[in-house]
Amino acid sequence: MALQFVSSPSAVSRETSRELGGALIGEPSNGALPGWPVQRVFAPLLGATSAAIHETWLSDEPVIAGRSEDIVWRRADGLLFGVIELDEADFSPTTGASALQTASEEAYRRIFRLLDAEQVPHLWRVWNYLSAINLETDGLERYRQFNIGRQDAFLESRRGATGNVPAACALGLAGSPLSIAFMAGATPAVPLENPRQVSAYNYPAEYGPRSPTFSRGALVYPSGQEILFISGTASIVGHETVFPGDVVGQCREAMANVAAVLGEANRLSRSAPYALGDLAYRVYVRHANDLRAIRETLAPLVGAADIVYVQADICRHDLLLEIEAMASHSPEET
Ligand code: 3EB
Repeated sequence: MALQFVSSPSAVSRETSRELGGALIGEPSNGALPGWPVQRVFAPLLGATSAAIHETWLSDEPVIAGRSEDIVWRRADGLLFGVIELDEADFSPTTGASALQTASEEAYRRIFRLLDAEQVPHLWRVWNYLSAINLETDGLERYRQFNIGRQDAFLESRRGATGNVPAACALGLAGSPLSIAFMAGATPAVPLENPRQVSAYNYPAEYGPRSPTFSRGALVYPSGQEILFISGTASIVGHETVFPGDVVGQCREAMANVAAVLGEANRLSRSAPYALGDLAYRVYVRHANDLRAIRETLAPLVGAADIVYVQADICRHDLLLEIEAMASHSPEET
């Protein structure tokens, strides 16, 4: 099996039955969605020539489609891609748990039930979006509420919430439901950490009552292939934000972190080395006005790499951007 990632202003014009799923990023004028699982990232695309971009994972094998408990998914052999969108208004807050916490726990519970049933138990990569991520309600920031629900679901599914956890990102999008897309497989991922940073799952309590459950990156192995996912990466050293208020400083520091995770990937990879210029990037920018400074800072570091810029809120109020990236290699090309 080979997985291919394609990006274009429109969804492929004729469905081939090989689409596993993907994302629709931007503000499309026409609301029609393709028939495969699509995560809607309805946020302004910055500096793009089109209003929206479809990113689609294609399998070279026919795919099987399914739906369960609001998850729309497709699978091909040892790999499954799914999307779940939940409306927080459908969840009641309980004593000690906000509606968002409850919805987050429920979303992950459903994902784990599906993965167990489909025998693709290993969560490889997760894309998390929610509205008003930095808003404090009942004394706790919404991102921190999300972290409690997410961690509880990992613990409850006996997956553990440290070490072997998926690569991920978590961003705020205005008006978004709780939206979670995920890729999972029959084989375990090789999780990556960043030697410059405390693992997120070991963050101290000053960042919230529960640590976030994600790894800094992952190497995953659909058959005949190695995919590198670098998680959302920000200007954090140790566990602290560095360069608050300085977008160029944050951009350089975030790239130093991406390079550090890349170094770990190259240490553990079964394929040829990855280079910063070969990755496909998604960059989340808190203030659209910072786009130019970020572009100019990234240009010499990544060369002609593909970069999609999206306006989004980052999960700490003092972070101005977050950078994620991925690449695919054949293990044979060593
Ligand atoms: C950080 O390093 C920045 O909660 O899933 C990056 C990637 C971040 C994933 C998540 C959060 C998440 O802490 C934020």
